Amino acid sequence: MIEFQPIPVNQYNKSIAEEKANFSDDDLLRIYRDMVVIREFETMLNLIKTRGEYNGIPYNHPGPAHLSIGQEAAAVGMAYTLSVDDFIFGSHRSHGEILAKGLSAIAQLNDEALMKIMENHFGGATLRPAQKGHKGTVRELAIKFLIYGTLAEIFARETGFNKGLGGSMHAFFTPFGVYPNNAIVGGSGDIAVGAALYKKVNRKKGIVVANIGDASMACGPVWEGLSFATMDQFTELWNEEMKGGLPLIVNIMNNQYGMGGQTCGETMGYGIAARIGAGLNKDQMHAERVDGYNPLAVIDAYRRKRQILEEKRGPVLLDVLTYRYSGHSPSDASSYRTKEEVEAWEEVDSILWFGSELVNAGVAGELQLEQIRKETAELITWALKLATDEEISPRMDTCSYPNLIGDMMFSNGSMDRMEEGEPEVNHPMEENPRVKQLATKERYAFDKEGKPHSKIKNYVLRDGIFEAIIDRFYKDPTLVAYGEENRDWGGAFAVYRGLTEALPYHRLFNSPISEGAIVGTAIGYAMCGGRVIPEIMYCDFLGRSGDEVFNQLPKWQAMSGNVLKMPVVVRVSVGSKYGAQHSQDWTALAAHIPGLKVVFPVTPYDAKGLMNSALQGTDPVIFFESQRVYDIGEMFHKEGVPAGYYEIPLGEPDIKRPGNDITILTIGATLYRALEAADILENKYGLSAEVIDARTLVPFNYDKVITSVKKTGKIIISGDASARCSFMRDLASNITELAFDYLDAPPVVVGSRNWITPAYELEDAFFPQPSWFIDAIHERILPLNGHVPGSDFSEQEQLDRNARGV
Ligand SMILES: Cc1ncc(C[n+]2csc(CCOP(=O)(O)OP(=O)(O)O)c2C)c(N)n1
Ligand SMILES: [Mg+2]
Repeated sequence: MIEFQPIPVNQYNKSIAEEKANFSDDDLLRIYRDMVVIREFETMLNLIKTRGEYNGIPYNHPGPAHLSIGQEAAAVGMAYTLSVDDFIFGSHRSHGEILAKGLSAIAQLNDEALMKIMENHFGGATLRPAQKGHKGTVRELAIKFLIYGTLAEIFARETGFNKGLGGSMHAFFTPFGVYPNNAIVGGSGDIAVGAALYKKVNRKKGIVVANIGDASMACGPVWEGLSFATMDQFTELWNEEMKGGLPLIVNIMNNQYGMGGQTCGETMGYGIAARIGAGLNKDQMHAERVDGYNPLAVIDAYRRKRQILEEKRGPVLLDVLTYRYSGHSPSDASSYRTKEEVEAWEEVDSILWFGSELVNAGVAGELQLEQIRKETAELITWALKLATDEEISPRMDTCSYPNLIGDMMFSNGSMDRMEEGEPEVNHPMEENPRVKQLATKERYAFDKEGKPHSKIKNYVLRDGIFEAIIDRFYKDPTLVAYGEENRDWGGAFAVYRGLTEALPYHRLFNSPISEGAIVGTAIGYAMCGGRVIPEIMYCDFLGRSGDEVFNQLPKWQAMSGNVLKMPVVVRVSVGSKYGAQHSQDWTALAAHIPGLKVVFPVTPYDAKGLMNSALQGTDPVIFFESQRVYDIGEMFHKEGVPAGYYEIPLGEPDIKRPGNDITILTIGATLYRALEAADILENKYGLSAEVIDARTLVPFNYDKVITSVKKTGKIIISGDASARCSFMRDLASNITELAFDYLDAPPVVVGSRNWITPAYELEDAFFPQPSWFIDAIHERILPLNGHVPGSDFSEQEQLDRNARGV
């Protein structure tokens, strides 16, 4: 029998009189005020959305507004005990959480700290409008700043918290500990875990709260995040003071609905969401259901759970039961619930109930509460007026500065380390067994006579990646690497062999098989200030981390108005030999997504230099590695791969073999097949091919390619990706546009078939072969004397394949 412990449900039952030892009257009134602020803010937005007007101020807000009217006690209770060192993450419905956490921070910070935060944010751009005509205290000013900054952000104003680039569903303000809110529901489920990992590994103060909707508890990133957060290794394997669980509270904002689906009784099977904790670890995540209609019950839970986190016994799961009266969005007809149901909840409304409790307990008189509500309405009216004033709260001027947003996509930083400090390592680098072994290797593939060295002597591509990474581990104390089989095993392709010896557990570890969480946690880790190398074992598994790679990693730098940096180098190994689900080159998917840098080196010299640059940078990089060439020696850089540090700038293709008659531009490991083709062209047809290795896909400097095409007038573009919609096609179209006048024939793409990747024994029919280059040139560019093509590159075949969709 596996024994489970009972999970507490709504165990809090203290009255305000009993809580008087824990709260002053002012504290209790503040809790009331904070709830009223959220209620009024959301009510105002509801009126703006449904009637286009609030308190005589008309406004049209076409964007989203997912309101949390009814959930105020849950938000205020969650935020009340949190300090600015505690980070919250949320979802599309997080206005209330932003305000609650902001108000909590404001209550705790002194005037000087508040002024500094407000003045420093975008050089005072958000503060200036809020400050105009202000006569009260700094704390009152900070409250205005919070409400205005949030509202201006919702209305996409440049004076908003994220320059208007986040908006309602993604607004946040890190100086108050409010971290990104996520319109991809459940998206915070793994990102927040990464933030907690950052706090633990870098010994930072504070805890992390992941606010997740009850329906989003079904999302993959949430489950993967939970798996990651509850790994045994934190308590079993991590060293000494690093031992212990993550400082994380997964806070289920349980309003009992998704959009219209009811979680209990319909879309989920947990009944009481706290039950989830029981399946995750022996501590059952200290799970508990809390009455989210009573702010004091939530505060009580947070006080108790914080203790658990401070004792390193986290993570914790809280199921905070609440209800939203507002629709999913203001256009929601609430067809999925009855009027009676909503009214029943309104009858026990937390603000009304708490207010009457305050009056009953003699904390405040009804007039005092009325005064709070009146002042709050005035404040919200003031903020609305200001945030809708086109002069005071303008939008980004993308007419005068068309590249404004484009320039925000990358931070383009160059930083040896993300933080000062001594990196934790197990021994001096010279003592590392792999480093010692590499010192004996030949760093150029050929000897003085041009003969290849024996395999065992060669310094190979995986060594180049290793050298760059170990070097950074000794430079950047924040750097961590993880993925499947990264420790002990040495990474599935032995790139990390030797790293285990060099690094303590918390800097290099095995993750669960959770590709989403591998990337998602890296995102959270990086946005808090660390550098990280997550690894995806096979490119195909990128599909499993699709949300993280496509929706999260590339977005947060720009969506934060460039406040956040994202120094994440995702290592992705591109396979072959293992068939349809282990051999796909998805470079095009990565290159398609704005906000990612994409690198694909295939020589040891390039791999080391580009990995150094990727790791020196502050942007997300998808670093593709081909399993075909991990074992390949350096054949191009005659001085050999330098033992010391050097960088190859991202974005510069490299001429691997100069020539005059035709250009071959390669992506990834097709370089070596193109070189074979170049030999055939030279030996059989007397043509000299210039072979250019793209090396990087994003960014990409076309200069060398255009110069080459001007000389040769002909170009073939190759790669192992299926040709349709590939990056090869993008290169071909740009080259056509940019060098049309110099081309003798349209660029020809030699990519893989638009099929499943077949078994190894059939791969020659799928991946580009040296002979395909010759056939393609013969058919489409320049008839080659006496050549009999083995594969069909005719226009008719191209038309037929497209017509058949293959
Ligand atoms: C990945 C994803 N799927 C679907 C949606 C559309 N959607 C927006 S809110 C929502 C319901 C979320 O319910 P819950 O997690 O309980 O949060 P709540 O809205 O109740 O706060 C859905 C399905 C989305 N934004 N993201
Ligand atoms: Mg919900």
